[in-house]
Amino acid sequence: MKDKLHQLKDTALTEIEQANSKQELNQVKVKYLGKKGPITEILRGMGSLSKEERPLIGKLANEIREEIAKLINEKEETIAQKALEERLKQETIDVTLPGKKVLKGNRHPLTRVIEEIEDIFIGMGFEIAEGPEVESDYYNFEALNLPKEHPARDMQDSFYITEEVLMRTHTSPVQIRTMKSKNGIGPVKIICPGKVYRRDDDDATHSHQFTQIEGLVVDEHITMSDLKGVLLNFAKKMYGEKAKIRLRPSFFPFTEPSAEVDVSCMMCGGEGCRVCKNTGWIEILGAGMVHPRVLEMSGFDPERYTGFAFGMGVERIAMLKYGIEDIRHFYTNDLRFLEQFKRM
Ligand code: 2U9
Repeated sequence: MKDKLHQLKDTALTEIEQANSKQELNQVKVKYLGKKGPITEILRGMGSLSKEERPLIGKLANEIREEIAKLINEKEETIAQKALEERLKQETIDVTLPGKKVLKGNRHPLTRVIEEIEDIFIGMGFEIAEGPEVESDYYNFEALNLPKEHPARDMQDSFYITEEVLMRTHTSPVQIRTMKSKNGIGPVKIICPGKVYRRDDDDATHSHQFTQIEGLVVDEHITMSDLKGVLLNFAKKMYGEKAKIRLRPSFFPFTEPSAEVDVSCMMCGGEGCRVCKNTGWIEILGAGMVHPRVLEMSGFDPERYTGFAFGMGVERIAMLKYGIEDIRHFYTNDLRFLEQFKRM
């Protein structure tokens, strides 16, 4: 029995030695230490041994079992350590390898100009309002003092979807919607940036879809000098403190009186150059006092409230700012164009 135990120990040690993975070692463990293993069997069969032999064999069997268990534990640790070393070796990062190039995007030049203009007006206490690009004839024309058959509707040939629904030709319907939401109680002080649509043939200075920013202020005691003050401050913030503005009489159905607004040429400072065609002035805006009928139709009492409004084409402002000669550059997404506006 003693010999059998020693033999068992020798084969177990060899098998532990030869086990090269967690799984193999586990098999050895089950084989020698499991409930159906040879040592358990020997211990179970001790009843057939003599009284003298029993404690000796019992002691030896337990010692051998403990030794086998200890060696298996040690081997387990060795295997785990080796696996860890292997993994670390595989996961080593070579910090000297060149990095992957991360391509950075940048904001579209129109977005930059819109945000710049928004910031200037937010600084004067304006809020930003937005509305749908698909509009009803009522909000786009009727409520702006452009009834059906009004000749001014021809000024802006439109994309109609049905007889009553069209792509908005300006962002003015957003101002109408905002005024109506106020139930006739001022103040209203908003700018409305957004895409607008007109049936134009595209060329270097025209696009059937372009971007407008319009503004509207309605309150008691609003006068034309408030309009001039706001627009002069806008011009100074946009083009520098030396900027001047001038108003020339004009006509829009939704404002009375109406004006076209020029800013002193940002290229030559008013001296006269190619950009301002030697006039010293560049037209950037249209504006006027809100027509009393427009106020009334949107629920404001024109006896109590007055207001001013203005509108500008963002592409034109951006073209002047960056010296872009063709409006189509904004929409064709040529990276050679767009990448010029990186980190500007
Ligand atoms: C309401 C009342 C009045 C908005 C205005 C202009 C003058 C104007 C043009 C500039 C270049 C359009 O993009 S452009 O072609 N806009 O000249 N826009 S006054 O007047 C309003 C708007 C809303 C309720």
